[in-house]
Amino acid sequence: MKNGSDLKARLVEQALTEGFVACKICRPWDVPQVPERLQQFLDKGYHGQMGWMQERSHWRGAPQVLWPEARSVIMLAESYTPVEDPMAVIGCADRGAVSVYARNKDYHDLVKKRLKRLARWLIEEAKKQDEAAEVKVFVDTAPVPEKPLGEAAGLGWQGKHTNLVSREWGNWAFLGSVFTTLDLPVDGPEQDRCGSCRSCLAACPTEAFEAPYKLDARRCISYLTIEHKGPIDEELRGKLGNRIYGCDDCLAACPWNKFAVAASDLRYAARAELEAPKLAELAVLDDARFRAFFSGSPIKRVGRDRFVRNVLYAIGNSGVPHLRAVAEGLVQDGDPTVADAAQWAVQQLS
Ligand code: B12
Ligand code: SF4
Ligand code: SF4
Repeated sequence: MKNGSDLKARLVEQALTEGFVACKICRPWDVPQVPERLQQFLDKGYHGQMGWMQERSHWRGAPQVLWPEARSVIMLAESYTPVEDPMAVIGCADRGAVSVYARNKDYHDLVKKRLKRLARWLIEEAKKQDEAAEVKVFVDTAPVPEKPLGEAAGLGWQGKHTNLVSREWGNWAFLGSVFTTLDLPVDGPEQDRCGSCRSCLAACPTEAFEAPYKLDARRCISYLTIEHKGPIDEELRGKLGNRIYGCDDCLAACPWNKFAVAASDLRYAARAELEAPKLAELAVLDDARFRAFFSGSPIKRVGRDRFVRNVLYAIGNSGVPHLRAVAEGLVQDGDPTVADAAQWAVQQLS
């Protein structure tokens, strides 16, 4: 397009003004390695109960199939770097550890709003140059390979823990994208800077990495506590420790985080009551109180039963005798998975 470089420079400025930490561009067809690697992941069953990964793999593997008219993918990173030590709560016996990304507002809502505003801005600016731009915005839930696209655009590289890492902002960042029919200048890919480091692999409590860059999601605590329905394998329950929603161990281990600055959007800053919540208080939440307590939080979407299941596993792992009574109070719970988790916790504390 005419004046593409000028429009791109102003787009990047606009993205930073919106609060994104970085904005880079690639083509939809710049990730040719993805279909085969995704298929290997699916063939091994690493997606577990996430059947939606299998169902739409033809789109997830190839963005140009998802929207054939798209000519550019604008990749955005939104930092949620914590000010607190993300690992401080790990091992605090009577407390639950909530992943940093879920300690306050749901990023899906915040990132989506920013993406939509940026996309509207782009349409208006293109119009001024007599160009008709079509756009689609995505964050997390669509079948879009966000990490490989982020790498192709030059935002960062996929580290051995599989997440995108940047020299400037480390790995505490969400990704979002604006697909557009405009032909904007691209940035070019970032190169892998993991070198001989293996810190993230060594930090994983469940040995979920089959090899560097390859995660068996079925063993990942993030999958187990958020996505997995029903009882968790007994072998893995003990390894959850006090992690009750998501896991940050591999992210926290990455040395590139030392260059990151704290998130500018305060709506990601931890709510005081979620920095180290008491397991005894969380276990007794009923449906209504669970919804009220987690209103606006990503945790709300797992529902009371799965959340209380996680809390009971943490109680079982706590070694704190007085929490046994809390678990006993739930052995007759109406949800069979909660009742099973309560019985397991009682046994662990007996
Ligand atoms: C499914 C999913 C999960 C699953 C599976 C994770 C996974 N690694 O695949 C579970 C539930 C476990 C999960 C957990 C988390 N997730 Co998640 N998740 C997704 C989702 C929806 C799809 C990812 C996907 O397609 N996976 C399939 C696999 C096959 O793809 P892949 O990881 O890219 O695998 C590649 C590598 O294996 C690579 N590869 C294979 N072999 C080789 C060899 C070499 C040499 C190399 C270089 C590469 C390589 O090729 C594969 C294909 O590209 C994305 C959003 C999206 N739409 O992309 C968010 C997303 C990846 N998640 C995110 C986050 C924040 C998390 C957690 C940190 C949350 C938490 N704190 O609990 C954890 C991190 C766990 C981890 N170590 O990955 C962010 C990551 C942001 C970033 N900086 O990268 C994303 C992008 C959401 C977002 N919009 O911000 N997640
Ligand atoms: S999120 Fe936790 S369990 Fe999952 S791979 Fe990273 S360290 Fe392992
Ligand atoms: S911890 Fe080391 S190996 Fe893992 S992503 Fe960071 S630099 Fe790469």
